[in-house]
Amino acid sequence: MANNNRSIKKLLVANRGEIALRVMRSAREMGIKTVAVYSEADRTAPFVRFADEAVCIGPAPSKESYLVIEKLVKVCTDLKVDAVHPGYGFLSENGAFCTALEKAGVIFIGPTPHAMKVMGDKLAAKEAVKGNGVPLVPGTEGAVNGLDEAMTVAKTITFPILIKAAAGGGGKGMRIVEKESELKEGLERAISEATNAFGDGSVFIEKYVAGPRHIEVQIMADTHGNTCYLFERECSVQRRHQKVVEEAPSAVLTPELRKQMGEAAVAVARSVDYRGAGTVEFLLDERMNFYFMEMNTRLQVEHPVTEMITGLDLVKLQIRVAEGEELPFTQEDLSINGHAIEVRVYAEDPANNFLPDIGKLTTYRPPQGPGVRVDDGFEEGMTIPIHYDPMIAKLITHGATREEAIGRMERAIDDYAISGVETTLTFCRYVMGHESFRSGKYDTHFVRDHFTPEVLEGVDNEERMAAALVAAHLLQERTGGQPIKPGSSSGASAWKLKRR
Ligand code: MV4
Repeated sequence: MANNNRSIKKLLVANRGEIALRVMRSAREMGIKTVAVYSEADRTAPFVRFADEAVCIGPAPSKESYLVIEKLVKVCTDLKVDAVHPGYGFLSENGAFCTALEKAGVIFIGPTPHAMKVMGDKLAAKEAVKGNGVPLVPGTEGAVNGLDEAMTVAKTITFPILIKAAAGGGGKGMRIVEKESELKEGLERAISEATNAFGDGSVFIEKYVAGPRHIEVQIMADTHGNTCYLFERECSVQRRHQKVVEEAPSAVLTPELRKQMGEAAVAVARSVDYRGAGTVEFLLDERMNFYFMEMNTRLQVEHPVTEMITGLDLVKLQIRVAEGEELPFTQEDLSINGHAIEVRVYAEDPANNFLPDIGKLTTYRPPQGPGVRVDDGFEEGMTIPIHYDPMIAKLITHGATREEAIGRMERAIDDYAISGVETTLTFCRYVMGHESFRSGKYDTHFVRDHFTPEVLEGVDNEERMAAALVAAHLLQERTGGQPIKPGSSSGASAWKLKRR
């Protein structure tokens, strides 16, 4: 069908961990050879072993390995690589990387540098989408020029307002101003913070939407003018802008609203001639009004929930589109099958302010069975490197209904055996059992409103009790049936061994 096709025979994945493995699996299924690049810290990682070829690109710090464009381009040239998949994070939204690859005759699997640049600047993004029927939060047209203008706008849209940095995104560089008397200081601080953080002091003002939901729409576009929406994901369970639980579809959208938001997302994508996979983020307020926030120009961490409900492989689609093929479906062909939930398993201690708890995975046994998918990048015995994001795995469940997906998730979390590090699984188990989550009535304040470390004590105590019983039993066997003395040091060490 398509001319100008460039077939991809060898693919380099410019990433690590679970996403590198996930991308390579799809490539292999398509008969494409895979190349891994890895840092010294990742030498023994499963993604390196999985690849057909693997090249070490430097020491552990990303700035000396995964982020060095010249090293990656050189590997492409040396190994005659046809295309690069950037995964998420690292260089996935770096226009200079696409340009360098294109110069070297290598396909970048993603949008154009132009689309990345526009969507990377929150003001430019709003400017690009306006007038295309995409609802925007009321606020300033462009960057704020001085206190007088800020005050005029704030009085028109009414307080509270939110000051955002143009170069921000993902929650960085935001400041709420509750009332008139706080505007001057708020503005000054926002500008100074934006200057320090991004080297760009441009800020804009929006009406503050209280208690919003975070709903994002997955889109997919080819280079022949076809753009479809692959429905939404709800990601309102977040902690400090870090998503913890995601689900698809949202528990609250009506078919009409889903269509409206889907079409708005397509309009956003079209405004920058988008190609490939992208995500359009919206806020949904209590009255079910939705507003465009930003567009992420990459494959996202939470893409598996979309794959589970659509039956599509987003990575295969990305590769096909990059080869110049047309999307193999139209909007009318797409429908939602069942419900999917993802929880992110981080090596963080929820009982201790989610402090990273890196160390060795002394036990690591992921759950299995119907409707369970685990995207991970570690194996038992491996040490989680301190140099990167502490995500161990993504646990995804699918069911015919939301209730079934939740029940499966509870079962799967209970079956997940990890020791050696604390993880966010206990926290996710708490979320699954919470009435607000189960009823679907939750927003972006879920963690603030419903979580304190104490709520985990029940979960944890049960686990501790079981561990203590096992330890006591083992000890009794070893001591030939002698009763354990209360406070004996051997008892305590058996306890520690079990827990850590
Ligand atoms: C907002 C908002 C309320 N009102 N904008 C945070 C990340 C960025 N994508 C947009 N964010 C927000 N923008 C207006 N006008 C509240 C948030 C927000 C938020 C959004 C999605 C998910 C979690 C959030 C947590 C705090 C604040």
